[in-house]
Amino acid sequence: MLQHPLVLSGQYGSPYTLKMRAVLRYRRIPFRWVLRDSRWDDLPEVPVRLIPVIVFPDVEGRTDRGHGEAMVDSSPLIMRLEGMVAERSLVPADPALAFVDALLEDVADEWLTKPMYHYRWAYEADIDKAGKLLPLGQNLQVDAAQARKMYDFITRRQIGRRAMVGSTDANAPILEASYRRVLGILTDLFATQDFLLGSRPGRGDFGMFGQLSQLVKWDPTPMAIAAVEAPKVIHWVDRMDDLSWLEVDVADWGTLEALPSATRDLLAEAGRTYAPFMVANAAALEAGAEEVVCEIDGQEYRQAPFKYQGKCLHWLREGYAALAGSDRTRVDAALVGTGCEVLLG
Ligand SMILES: N[C@@H](CCC(=O)N[C@@H](CS)C(=O)NCC(=O)O)C(=O)O
Repeated sequence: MLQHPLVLSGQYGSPYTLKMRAVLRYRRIPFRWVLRDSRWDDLPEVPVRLIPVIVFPDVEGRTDRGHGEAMVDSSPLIMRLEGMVAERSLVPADPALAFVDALLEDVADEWLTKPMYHYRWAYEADIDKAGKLLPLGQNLQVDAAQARKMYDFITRRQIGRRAMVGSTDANAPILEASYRRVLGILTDLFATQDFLLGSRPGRGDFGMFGQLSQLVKWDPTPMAIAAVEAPKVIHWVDRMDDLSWLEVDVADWGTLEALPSATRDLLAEAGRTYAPFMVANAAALEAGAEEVVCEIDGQEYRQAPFKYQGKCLHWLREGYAALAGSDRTRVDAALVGTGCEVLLG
């Protein structure tokens, strides 16, 4: 167990912040919550100005400015916590199963985030809600004139960044169809299971939860879709938010060979969308191209290359290469026919 509580800092409208909060709650790791950029924000310097931030205390337990170590990026944060606390791990002991789970996490973090950002900043009702609500994280006492200024600033900035993540009018049908298919696949999953790998949550579940916490519970347009098409997904998101009550056992991990069929469908969804994008993105980065152009689900998809997602594919390939030969064969067998094969070959 940890000597001193960590700090988790972020915002309520941030999918990755809620992902990390859910991880800490499920893992029963004590933390102090700090609203980023509010008057309670006393965080030390961060390497990159992103949320969420976790501050690891110094030996005296200090986490305020000048003390402790601040870190961003939820996936490496999750793995750092794995090295610090053994109980209620998110990583199954079977390395091949753990690899597929890490892939599912990346699909959520790097693909499902596109529909999430898209719905928030492409639809008028969603823009309006986000423009009014998001600035309140900094200051609840903001007056009307100030609120108006912040509304204009944040909506203009975020709408301006739409194309960066692929939320263009041309790509919209691809992103929206993928969101609806994910809702359908998860609804199928919940007919027999509670989590992607079976009876206890892994990294994939928390990744999905992060994006869905916004899609099905925060942004009006995708929320309305989920209310009609996927009530079970809405309920699951409520559960995932705080799983501190769930008792788990090693035996609750499923096996790679008996992956729920809906989880296989989710891998096939990734093979249809995430995989061609990730591969084309890495190729565009390598070629120094100005645009990623690829075919997703029979349609042309275009966006500017995204450096971080190039790194994600690199990490995925490193993880695959680090597996024993027999485990690579098992991963290959799990992915065959899903379209995810291109990620590793
Ligand atoms: N890869 C990071 C992504 C975090 C991220 O993209 N955070 C967004 C908000 S959810 C952010 O802080 N953006 C900075 C900005 O909008 O200025 C993770 O996994 O945590």
